[in-house]
Amino acid sequence: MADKQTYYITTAISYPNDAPHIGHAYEAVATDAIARFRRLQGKDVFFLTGTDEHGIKMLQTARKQGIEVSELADRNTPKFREMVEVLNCSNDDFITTREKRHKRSTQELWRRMAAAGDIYLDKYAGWYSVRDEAYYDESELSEGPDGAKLSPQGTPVEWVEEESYFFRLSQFQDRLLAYYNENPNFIGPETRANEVKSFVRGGLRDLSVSRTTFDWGVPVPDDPKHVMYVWVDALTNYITGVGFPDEDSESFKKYWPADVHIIGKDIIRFHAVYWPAFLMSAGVALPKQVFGHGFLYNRGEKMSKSVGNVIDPNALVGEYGVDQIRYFLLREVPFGQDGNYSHDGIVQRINADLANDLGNLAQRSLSMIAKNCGGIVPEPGALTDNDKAILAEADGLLPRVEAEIDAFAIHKALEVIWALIADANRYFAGEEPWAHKKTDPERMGTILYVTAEVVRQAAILAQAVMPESGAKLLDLLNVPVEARAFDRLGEAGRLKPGTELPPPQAVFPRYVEPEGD
Ligand code: ME8
Repeated sequence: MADKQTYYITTAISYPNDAPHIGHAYEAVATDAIARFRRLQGKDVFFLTGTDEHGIKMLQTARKQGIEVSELADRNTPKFREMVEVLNCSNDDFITTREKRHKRSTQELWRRMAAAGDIYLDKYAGWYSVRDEAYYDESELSEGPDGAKLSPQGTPVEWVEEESYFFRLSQFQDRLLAYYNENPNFIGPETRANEVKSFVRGGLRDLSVSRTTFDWGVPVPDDPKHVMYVWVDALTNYITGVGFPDEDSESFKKYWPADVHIIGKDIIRFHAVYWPAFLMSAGVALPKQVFGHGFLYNRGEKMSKSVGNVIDPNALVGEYGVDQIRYFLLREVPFGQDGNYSHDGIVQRINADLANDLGNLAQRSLSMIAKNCGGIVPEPGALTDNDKAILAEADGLLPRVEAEIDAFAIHKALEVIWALIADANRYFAGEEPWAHKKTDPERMGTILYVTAEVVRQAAILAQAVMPESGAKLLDLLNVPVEARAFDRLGEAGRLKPGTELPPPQAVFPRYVEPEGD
């Protein structure tokens, strides 16, 4: 058998300077849905996530709390591990940047950049934003209401002057622009690509890549009074995670270059400019794609501690259910754009799309099979045009869903699946299987068979976004675990008449407001 096609996907690694918030959950869930989708397609997937433990932001938070920075990381990294578990993410590894393997990998990348002549020692004098962990040019800054200088992200900047190693980013302008031209899909969505290209066209300055005023970071090889700039270390996680610097290792050969880095729009520059330049310098292949998703807001407001609207993803899962949250986030927010979440929005999706549309379709057809067909998948009789049409729609869905996922339009992939579910509901209501119970039980059996078969296919397709509920639906249809991947869509996996089904259960309960609210 031919080797499986591989697929390597990553999230950003989050700063564990605090507990995870809904933005982190959103990125994890979106990345997980794509990873699961690729596995269901039959690919050999590696999905990496983790935490970015170095940097001044971590140091300053620890100082404010009066604790050691390592303690801050020890306290919060486990919360990120827990978050991905609670969200039912299928990550194959969880990397933290304090690990030994990462130090080794990052130092080797540095050595190669230095050997290529792209690193030199000089003095840095310029603006730095701790919140963004980013250097800014004077021309990029604006003035805040109190006269203080602000970064383009609106965060405070401070003047930094110290001895520093520099990376010759200025030498990479033409190579980067050529790379973007030759690989038009490298940066997505298009708005982000345009933003990056115009930034690079505007000219690149060499990048300060080390600091001497603290030691929380990866030491520069042969000059340990310098630690590396946190982004050099952070970006390198993507290759550490698959075995760098052991380029002959099976995992590195198999998975690098990554298929896609899924990140938020605020860190596109680091991923689409600095990261490819580092890799070009070190002679390592570049990732195939970088996709910058939008930001999630609480009813239009940016989440912040001072506003008191930071939402704990664990609490959301507890309140609404894990698949419900996964579905809501991925259906409601067009992937690549900003979006909002609110209690009302979540409840609306749970009750309309899940309970009414998919839940009812499954519940109505399966309870009729239980009641009228002895709980056994009925033998279909001759198919009418309506039967054939709805089956054909289900059978032909995969390429349409795949096209949306290939374009990172997760919301549209769900739209396509839910359009089938809506059509199946119309079919079921229009064919009125209950009306044939006495007069033509065979016709009733055919309608129930066709409906259950559509539920089977919808459940298989929905598994990437709702793994638990998809599995429950497939359990109710007694579909063997090994027959739940996309190769069983269509005729290949048709429900077998005569299969005994377990007693039907509601998979998607309606959300009922707690009393007193
Ligand atoms: O940027 N909505 O870490 P981070 C959606 N350590 N996404 C959001 C968001 C929101 N409200 N807030 C943050 C870092 N994110 C670096 C990354 S990668 C080599 C290093 C996203 O904890 C953000 O865009 O600030 C990023 O992709 C991820 O969450 C982690 O953010």
